[in-house]
Amino acid sequence: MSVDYNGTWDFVSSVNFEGYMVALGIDFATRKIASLLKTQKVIKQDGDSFTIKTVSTFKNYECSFKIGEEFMEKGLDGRTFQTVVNWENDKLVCVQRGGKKNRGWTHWIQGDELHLELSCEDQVCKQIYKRTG
Ligand code: VL7
Repeated sequence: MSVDYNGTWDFVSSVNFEGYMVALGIDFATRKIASLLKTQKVIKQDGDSFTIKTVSTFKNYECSFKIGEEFMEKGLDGRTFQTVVNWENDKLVCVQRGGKKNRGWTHWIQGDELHLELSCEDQVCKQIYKRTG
């Protein structure tokens, strides 16, 4: 794998995080707080083993996985589901089955930017982060 996701990535922009959170059933008050957050991604990659920390002043979320190995994940929305992450060329493609329909995310790197698409049902949230470490 030629791409190296290791690093600290700071929030740059987000489109339709609101729609994604509504699809997940997140309540109004939590959505209002969450929409203001400048989250940071701290990614540790060792070959096909990953830990992705999503860090904010409100809540943190951590997820560890190995490419191609399914595991049980408990999301910030409280649901549990079966998750698997695979390579698609240099993209990390995550599928989260058993909770909401069409749930998952995709990461890719473009220059010094980390891109993220979060999907749930018919909603897609697009986020961009910039490498700071
Ligand atoms: C997605 C959570 C909204 C609850 C708080 C918002 C706090 C900061 O899936 C994610 O990352 C993947 C890809 O990088 C790796 O795990 C994290 C965070 C959005 C959905 C739920 C709102 C309450 C956000 C933790």
